[in-house]
Amino acid sequence: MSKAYELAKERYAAIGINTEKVLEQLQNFHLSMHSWQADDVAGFESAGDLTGGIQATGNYPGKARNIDELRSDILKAKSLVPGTHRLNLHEIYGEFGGKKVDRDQVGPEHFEGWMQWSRENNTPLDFNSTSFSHPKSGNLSLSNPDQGIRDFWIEHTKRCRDIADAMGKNQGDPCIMNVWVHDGCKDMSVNHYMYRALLKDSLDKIFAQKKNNMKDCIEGKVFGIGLESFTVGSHDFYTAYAAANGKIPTIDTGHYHPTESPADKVSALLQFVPELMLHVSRPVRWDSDHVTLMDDSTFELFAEIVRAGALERVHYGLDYFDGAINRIGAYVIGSRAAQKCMLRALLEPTQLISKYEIEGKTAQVLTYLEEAKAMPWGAVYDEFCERNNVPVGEAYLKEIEDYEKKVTLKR
Ligand code: RNT
Ligand code: ZN
Repeated sequence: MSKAYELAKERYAAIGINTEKVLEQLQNFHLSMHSWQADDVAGFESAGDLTGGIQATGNYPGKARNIDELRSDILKAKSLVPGTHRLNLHEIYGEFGGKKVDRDQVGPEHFEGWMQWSRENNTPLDFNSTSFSHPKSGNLSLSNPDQGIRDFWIEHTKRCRDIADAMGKNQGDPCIMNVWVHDGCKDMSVNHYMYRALLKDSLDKIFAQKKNNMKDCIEGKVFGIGLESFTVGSHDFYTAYAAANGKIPTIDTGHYHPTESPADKVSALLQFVPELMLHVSRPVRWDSDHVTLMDDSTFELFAEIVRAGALERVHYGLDYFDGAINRIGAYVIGSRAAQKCMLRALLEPTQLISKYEIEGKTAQVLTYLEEAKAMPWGAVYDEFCERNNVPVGEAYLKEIEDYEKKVTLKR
């Protein structure tokens, strides 16, 4: 135990916080690390462009070009993040063995290798259907008025649920499957009601069959690139759908108007939906998916979850993809930033502050919230890294640089 941690432990004990208990909670806090930072959301299905409302910018050398490289990068990144974590896959990361397997043909057999990898590396999997980067993506998928195209994507998404169910069974823990479709209009349109009715109908068909080993989440957003004028799956649409059907809304922190607070959604949504999925990201002016940092909005999001006593009702996915940065670095920095936000939230003397708040003692409330910022939480995080045998502080950088020299720069 380091001296710094001993002192931190005392400081926190003085405000009623047991750091040993918090370290235990942090150990049980699992991120769902996204596979798609390693290769700028390319996947291994085809060499086509990234289309469908999203874009990865930047051209830093060394991105993963195949499944082996991706797995190696993920394991390297995981080795520099304390604790045990999950991996979040998209359908385009299947093992198709060089064959063309269209999206309406995919099945659990294409993810056997991943399931084995998951067991070997003690890393449960989460999953996503993939409606982008495909000749049939267009502007509309599940809400396309063309029944043939709609049915194609319904079939795809149903099959993805089968895959997620197989993953959940394999790992003895539900696989969280996210549905995000880019559907929208670039320009003026008068058919909003129709598109949303079609999306609702498609989702009803997709979710008709109950699955025991997976959970469904649905993700809205403000707009996609090239689809700026209208988004079929808006937040109102999915919030209402989730509440009416017991589904899990996904809060992607890059998917709101710039002054809207994702944190504020937590206590509102959890009154009506069973659980939440997060896509923690960092929007810079738009849904730019920069690497997550320990900024105020991310801290507030985690603090709201802890304050709501909802730790177990939330799934903690990450969702960013910056192609302009060392990609292992992106994973490590973003994952550790999310953990630090969670740690700071767990170290908050919430009960004490709550008491003062109810008594109307605002100066006391502000004192504890303000002083918490300079409390020695960093020493607690260092101790967490130490106990998990991962580099403390910036020491992880050397490992990233070594791996870059030996591995990624040679690609
Ligand atoms: C897009 C959504 C979606 C994707 C990933 C790749 O705006 O955030 O979650 O980023 O599924
Ligand atoms: Zn997302």
